[in-house]
Amino acid sequence: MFDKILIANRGEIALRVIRACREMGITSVAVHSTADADAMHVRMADESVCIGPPAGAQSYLSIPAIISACEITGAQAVHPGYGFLSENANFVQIIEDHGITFIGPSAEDIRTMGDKITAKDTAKRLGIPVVPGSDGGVPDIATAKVVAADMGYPVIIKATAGGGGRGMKVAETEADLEMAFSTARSEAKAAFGNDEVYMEKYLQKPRHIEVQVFGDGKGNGVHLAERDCSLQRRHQKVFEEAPGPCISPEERARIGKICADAVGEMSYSGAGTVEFLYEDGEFYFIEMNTRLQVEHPVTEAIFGVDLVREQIRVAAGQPLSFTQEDLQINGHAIEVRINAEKLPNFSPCPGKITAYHAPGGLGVRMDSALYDGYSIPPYYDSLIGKLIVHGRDRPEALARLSRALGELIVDGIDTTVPLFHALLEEPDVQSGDYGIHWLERWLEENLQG
Ligand code: MV4
Repeated sequence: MFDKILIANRGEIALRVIRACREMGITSVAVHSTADADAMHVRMADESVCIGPPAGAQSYLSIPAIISACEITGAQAVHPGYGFLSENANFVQIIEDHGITFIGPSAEDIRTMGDKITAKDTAKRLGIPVVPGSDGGVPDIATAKVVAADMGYPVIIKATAGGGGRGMKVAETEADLEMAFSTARSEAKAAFGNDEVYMEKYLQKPRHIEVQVFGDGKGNGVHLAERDCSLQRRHQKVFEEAPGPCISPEERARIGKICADAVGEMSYSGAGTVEFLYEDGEFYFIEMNTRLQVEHPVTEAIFGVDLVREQIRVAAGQPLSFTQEDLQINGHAIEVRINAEKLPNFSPCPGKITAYHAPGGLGVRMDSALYDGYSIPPYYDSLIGKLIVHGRDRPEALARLSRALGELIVDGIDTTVPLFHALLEEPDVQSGDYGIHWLERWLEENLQG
């Protein structure tokens, strides 16, 4: 096992990793920008290193700075958290060339899943159901017309180098196709420096269901059921739950086994998420994320496992501490993302926290790096906390969420908390009857108006 791990991240996820390290008897090293000298992750870690100026590109994303920090402190492994360098295959290759272990999958698996065409090909080869679409890249509009006519409209054009919703265009009919195709291409070129695109049948009212998987890097894979993350705004998740309210035990076992077998077959190492669109009882693979996700605590809650601990164990060559049979769902969990944003437009709202009080009690977990008097810097993501509640069933989790939100105090800035109080009043949220477009429509009708 490692003696010392460096956490190449900040905020609540850095705390999350530091906590796992402490429980495992591993020394933690925080890195921070000059803007984060007073941040909670720096205070909570055993050691810390300043790695650069505020801009992410010169600090949390700087590969030389992070390698230097490992060398100075003698850290044997790096946990990347999510975002920043967590899905950067070049980073993984470079640190491993320096004899440092990356806590996550291989550079090769990250690269395969980062290219959305090779990801889909790999999924298909491994028996995962995929969205019908083009066979690889679509080189020109003439080919696009043939592919679209073949599968029928509407179609969606996606960037091969994209993901997370960037560089996508929908064509409802052939009349829209030329414009959608050329816009998708030029946006892909501008955003990713790669103008390759591919096409899929456009699913009109799906849910976003993602399966949590884990591989031991030696051919064994398990799944930890699914999360429903359909409530999103501009491709940012705001409310996530596990298990999915619309997924039956039989469907869960079936898709879960397919995903677990696939990660075993890949000899995948560590945590991963297989993302699906789910419509009319069918799962359609869209992407795989090769990192720990923001919403992992809802899975931890219903299974009673520490996913970061498992990531560290697997990276150190140890076996997973559970088998598939050990993994039984207990109750229901919901997470809401608390952002420093001002409604109704979700405009970023950094500033000084004049009072902070975290909710508590049975089934309540608050993952946050906030403290009284902290100043949220303007340079990074607006996520300032995640409130996770766990109940014996979904109604209990909803009631607990409402209760816990009522206890939370974050004064001095605006947050997304009022949005959650309002959402909890909605019959569709109470019954779990929502898809990927529900929130945007609700916001138009209830907030932006
Ligand atoms: C789709 C789709 C409909 N049909 N693919 C958006 C993010 C990226 N991960 C995939 N996305 C979508 N792909 C087909 N074939 C609709 C979306 C989509 C979406 C997906 C999940 C959650 C929220 C979304 C919001 C808008 C569009």
